[in-house]
Amino acid sequence: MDTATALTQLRAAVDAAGFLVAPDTIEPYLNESRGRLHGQALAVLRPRCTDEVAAILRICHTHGIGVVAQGGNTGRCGGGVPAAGQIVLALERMHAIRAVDALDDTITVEAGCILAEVQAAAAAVDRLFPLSLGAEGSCRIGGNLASNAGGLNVLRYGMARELCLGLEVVLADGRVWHGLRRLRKDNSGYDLRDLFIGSEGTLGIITAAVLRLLPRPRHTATALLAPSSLTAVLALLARARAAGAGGPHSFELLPRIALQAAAEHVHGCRAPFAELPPWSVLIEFGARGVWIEAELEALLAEAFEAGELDDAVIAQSEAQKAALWRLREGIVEAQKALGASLKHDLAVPVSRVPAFIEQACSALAQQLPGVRPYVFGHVGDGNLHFNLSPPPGMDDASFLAAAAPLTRTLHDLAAAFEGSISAEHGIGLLKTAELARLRPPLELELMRRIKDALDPQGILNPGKVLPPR
Ligand code: FAD
Ligand code: 2HG
Ligand code: ZN
Repeated sequence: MDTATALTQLRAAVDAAGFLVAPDTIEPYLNESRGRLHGQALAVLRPRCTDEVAAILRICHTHGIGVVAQGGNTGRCGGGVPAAGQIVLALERMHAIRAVDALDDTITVEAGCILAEVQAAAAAVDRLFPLSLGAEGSCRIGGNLASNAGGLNVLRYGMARELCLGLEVVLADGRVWHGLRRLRKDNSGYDLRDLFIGSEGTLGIITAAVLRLLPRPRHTATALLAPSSLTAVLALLARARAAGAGGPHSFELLPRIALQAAAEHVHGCRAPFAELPPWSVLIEFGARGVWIEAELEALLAEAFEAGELDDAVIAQSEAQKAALWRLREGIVEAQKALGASLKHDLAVPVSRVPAFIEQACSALAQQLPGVRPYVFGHVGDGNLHFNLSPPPGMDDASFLAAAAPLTRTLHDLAAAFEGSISAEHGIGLLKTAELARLRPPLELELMRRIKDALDPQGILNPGKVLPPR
């Protein structure tokens, strides 16, 4: 590898604002969103168009330089953190909305578009782009697709993969795959698009995408529920899915410890129940017609009658809806403010959620008495963020030092429950060893073959997803 020549060529491939090497200018691109990992890089490249991305990849391919793509750098498992000798490829300047087609119900956007901007562009033509998550004001669509993001509306609309019809991707050697198709149906050969979605920058650089648009609900109905038990959460979910047109789009589990933390530590958060129940559920429906509030009221009346609910608060205004969502989003903020936490992003079949939570909490309590699980999130999808805070009085460093066995316990249990160690955040840097430990050898072999076929020199996000051989 001739680094000096490569850097000279890279500098020439972009404009002045597209090539950063000064330590203070590259610093923001070296850290991950939780501040736990700190990387290094030769330079940060900020291309303006697909041709510039292709030129950068050609140079890196020739010189064997690792390329780490970055969108909004909000990822949760270190996938965007570069290592010495690598470059960061930040897509932030490629943020054009190339086309909005209301008849095809599609929007074509560049990878650097902020998710909230895509949502706004859809709303401007009275359509919905349903991907929604706490980081939507800063994450970018290329990052959402590269990590197959989930979020708050998966129950009804699916993950990023289900919302994408076509992709434009720059391959490891700099060739461009023009796959910006707008088709709902296309069985002409293997699905290349789905290979790149969720590949976390290890198979190609996504430069643009065609996304699906949906009818925009004119009305939403939102409530915070106090289910009578964890099992009742599932009964409520089943009941809710049969209600409204298509069921709720959000069904989020919120434990007492997390709501307490949000109410105490996050500005503007207030829990609406006088006494917090062990578990709450934030539910939201959307519809074009106005009947949706009445439908929610009827649903809750039936659930009360069936003994599934102890209490419920229906938001009466947009401000009250926002306040309930602030409480949900406040959990992540509050746990950060409280110090170190161990994040886990698990999935189990929905039917097994209560048993999984019970067994996992008791196994953790035996392993580290006093450990505080914040079990929250997208329970409607069987996806639990099982974040652990240290026992009272234990300092962060000792807690993090004791982390690996706790993580192993949770991951082993998730596997035993036919689940996943990464429901939505991906593998990145932090979970490669666990992926190798828990996925069957045949699956790992197939993944490696795909990686070798698309990136024979291993320059795309080296060390991420698949562990070194
Ligand atoms: P980045 O962090 O920049 O990158 C993520 C990965 O994709 C990296 O491996 C990177 O190399 C790769 N990559 C980025 N851009 C490209 C590209 N153009 N081509 C190829 N590879 C690329 N995630 C969820 O799934 N659901 C949630 O509910 C959710 N909530 C969150 C809430 C908060 C407050 C925060 C901070 C994060 C949350 N996340 C959630 C995690 C994160 O926001 C998502 O994973 C998001 O999709 C990442 O987008 P990004 O642009 O920040 O990607
Ligand atoms: C969420 O659902 C996100 O809020 C982030 O996936 C979870 O950071 C976390 O713990
Ligand atoms: Zn989540």
